[in-house]
Amino acid sequence: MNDHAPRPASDTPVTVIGLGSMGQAIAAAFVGGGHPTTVWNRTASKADALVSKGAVLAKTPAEAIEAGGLVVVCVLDRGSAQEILGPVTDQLAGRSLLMLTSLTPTEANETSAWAAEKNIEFLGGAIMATPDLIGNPEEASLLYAGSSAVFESHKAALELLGTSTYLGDVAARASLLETGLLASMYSMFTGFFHGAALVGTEGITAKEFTALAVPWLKAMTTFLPGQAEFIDKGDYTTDVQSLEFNKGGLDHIIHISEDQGIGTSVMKPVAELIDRQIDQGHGPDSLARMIEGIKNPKA
Ligand code: FVH
Repeated sequence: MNDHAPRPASDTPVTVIGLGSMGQAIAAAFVGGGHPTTVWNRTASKADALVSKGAVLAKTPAEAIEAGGLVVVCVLDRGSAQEILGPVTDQLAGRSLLMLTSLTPTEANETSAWAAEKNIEFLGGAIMATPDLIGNPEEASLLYAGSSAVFESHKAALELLGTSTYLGDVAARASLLETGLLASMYSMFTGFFHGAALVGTEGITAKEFTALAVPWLKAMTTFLPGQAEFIDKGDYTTDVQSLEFNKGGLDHIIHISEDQGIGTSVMKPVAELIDRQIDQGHGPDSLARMIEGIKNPKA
């Protein structure tokens, strides 16, 4: 191959800084994909298994950065990332930095601004997966925001980790989307737990409940795009599934839960959001109007 021929993507050297459970999974996926992979971790022994598979252990973060075309940082939090990267900003200048350490949206934007000031190409990421799912595109989803140049030039390497979605150049977006997805997940789980507690009062097992809950919840997700349309338009006019109609359902759930002797701490806030909109005269509007009470807790 001559010097000017495009190199196969797997020739791109990558560096992984941070070999906790997630960093190890990430580095293993790069090694498995054939990338020359250099790693660094505060506790060097965590690199042993990776080194036996072909990764190179750098002695210092600076040495690790010098080796990588793409520098991935996956440590505990922003503070630990700053401790590592602060002293090596000169080495990072002109390079591509992918931050897979969890950051808040504000931290992501601040880190992006810091990187721009230091002439570092910055891409932020959020990992929607546990370490064991890394490398499985059907189960691992990674959200990226920041430099499109970093995303595009390293897309093949990033696809080794899981399905990649680029969300635009505002770094906060990856973290914000991650948080939105997690909020949806926790609310769904909590609703499921309430249902399981309720049916459990008559000896129905959680397993029996799950057999019905899974197809039910799946069917309900088909209504999400319609709800999104109301929200994006900001117009909640509807002739089906109004707030008033759903209020009856919620009051019923709370009443039955009390009758069966279980708590109502999950369902009451939902009923309150509906009631608040009805009190303001929006009873005939779509259930989606509940979002107005979430966006503005005083509304
Ligand atoms: N694990 C998961 O399921 C989640 C999935 C979603 C995204 N998170 C985020 O990924 C980051 C790393 O998480 P992790 O699971 O790999 O975390 P640990 O196994 O606890 O490893 C922590 C690594 O951070 C290093 N570290 C901590 N403090 C410092 C420091 N002051 N200086 C240098 N390195 C530091 C630690 O080093 P060591 O203890 O091995 O020496 C580990 O490499 C995280 O942001 C999650 O939110 C994972």
